[in-house]
Amino acid sequence: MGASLESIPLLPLFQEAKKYAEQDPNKIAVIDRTKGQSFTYRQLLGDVSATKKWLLEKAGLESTGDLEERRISFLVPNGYDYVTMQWAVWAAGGVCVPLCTTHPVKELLYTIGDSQPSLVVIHPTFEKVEAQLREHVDAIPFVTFEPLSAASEPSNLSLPPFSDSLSVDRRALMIYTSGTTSNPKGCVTTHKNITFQASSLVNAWEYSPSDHLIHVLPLHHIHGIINGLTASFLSGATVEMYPKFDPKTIWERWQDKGSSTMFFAVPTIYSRLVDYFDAHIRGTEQEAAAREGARALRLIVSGSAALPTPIKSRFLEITGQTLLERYGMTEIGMAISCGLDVEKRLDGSVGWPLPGVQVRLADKETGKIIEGVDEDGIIEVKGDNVFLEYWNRPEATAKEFTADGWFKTGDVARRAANGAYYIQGRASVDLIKTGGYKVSALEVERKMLGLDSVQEVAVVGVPDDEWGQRVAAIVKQRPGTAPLNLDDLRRQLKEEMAPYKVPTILRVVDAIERNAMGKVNKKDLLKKYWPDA
Ligand code: MLC
Ligand code: AMP
Repeated sequence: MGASLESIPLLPLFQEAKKYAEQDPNKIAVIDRTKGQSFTYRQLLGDVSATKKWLLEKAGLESTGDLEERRISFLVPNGYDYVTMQWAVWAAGGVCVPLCTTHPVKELLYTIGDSQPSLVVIHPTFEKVEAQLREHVDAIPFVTFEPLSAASEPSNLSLPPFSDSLSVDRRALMIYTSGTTSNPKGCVTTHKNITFQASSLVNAWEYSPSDHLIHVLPLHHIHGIINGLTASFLSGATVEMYPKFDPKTIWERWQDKGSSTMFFAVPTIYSRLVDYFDAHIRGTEQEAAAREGARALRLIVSGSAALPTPIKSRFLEITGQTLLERYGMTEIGMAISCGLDVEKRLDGSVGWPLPGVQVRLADKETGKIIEGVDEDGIIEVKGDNVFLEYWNRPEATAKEFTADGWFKTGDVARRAANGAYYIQGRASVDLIKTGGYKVSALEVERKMLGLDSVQEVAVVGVPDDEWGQRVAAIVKQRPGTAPLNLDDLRRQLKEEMAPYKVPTILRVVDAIERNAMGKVNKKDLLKKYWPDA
């Protein structure tokens, strides 16, 4: 590792950031809307250097100056402090385990317990949560992040020392993702993986230093981390960060025509944007400015879930923008994308494999590779974008790969004669996509079975215009318990899991049908209870 505790290893991301900081001392990396302050690339590198030293001291590793792939969990709100924290862990040779800012204590404890971090870093915003977490964790040191402020004269800042790069094969990031097992797994990617994932987007979507991204996505998932932060910083762009999405703020920002160039979001966010426009902007004196401002953006992308055509059409009518749709997954970053060229944005299609990403379709039953067109198959992916492992779960990792090393996504698609892919859904009914988040029906069922009143439960995803799917619970109540209602159920479950996993639909039934093998057929349940869905 490098000479001093402050030196920043020239990993590809830091090499690029250094270049932008040298070229223009005033170049803004982050606009932090919560702090109301802007931070240059120069200041960011300086703060990363100081935070790296701080981390190594807190971890008791001053002597080696290297976290050696130890995990660092951190609970930091979206903004400059988050970016600094993430880069400092990477600069120190550690693995980032970003914690979700809306998770209840129990779910945070699960992530901390499973990822076995050397340190848990908590931002003062989450002081209350910290006290509760500390009650349950004594073996791992907790440290408080000291919030950062913008320098009064950023152009006078000097650059910190740099050192040789670390191996890009080191683990870098661990994102918790729900899968076919009931507990979320830590998906580990290396620096090589995340640099590849971000670079392929930079090339395909032509990010540049003149780009300005309005960033509203959560930062415990790759959509916000890789497509939003990493690819933008790799290109010298400016990222304007908000704690969360709010449609009013976005329309106001877009009315300031030309002040931002990119926006990335999930279909639910576009649904909310068009609804807000119709309810509050259409027919008012702001209408023309809102339409023109949105039309002026260079790139507006939708992903993480299927984009319904009505939302795409309404957005187009309002803004003149054809949303660019792409397909990805925590384990592989982005794999398939429509083109920058508007003619290459086909309705209902996610487009073509990104440069360097190999994609094929395999028969669901036999695994045989599908060479022809218009035939359904499971998407399989290979390339430097593909993750390394699920943390501490070699068997689960091995299970997701074919014998010849392709990752099995579990998504079903069809390929047209022009090579474009059309997603048909997921092979498993137990994975639900709601608001862009993946939720394991098995995890929700397991948590619900922990409640006194629930004797049996089946959790399904009910199609929904706004959320894509809603999490719905069909429950057989335990005799003798107080009648179940949705509000009480939600209140109890919010203690157990993230708000987006908690069912928003409840059906209490006398019995949950099972087949001769004692199995529940969820497709039949959906048809029975939501025949119109
Ligand atoms: C929240 N609520 C929901 C819900 N989520 N109701 C139904 N279904 C859901 N999924 C409820 C809350 O419980 C609350 O109700 C009310 O809605 C408002 O909650 P909220 O938390 O404030 O929601 P909101 O902020 O409005 O969030 C909506 C959202 C958010 C769409 C902005 O979900 C979001 O940012 N989604 C993006 C997720 C994302 O980045 N996914 C990418 C994963 S990576 P009450 O009654 O409880 O108060 C990936 C790979 C790839 O997928 O390809 O990108
Ligand atoms: P996650 O596991 O949270 O990373 O979510 C990845 C999943 O989101 C994929 O396996 C798909 O099921 C889904 N997904 C992502 N992008 C799209 C898209 N454009 N269309 C349909 N589904 C998508």
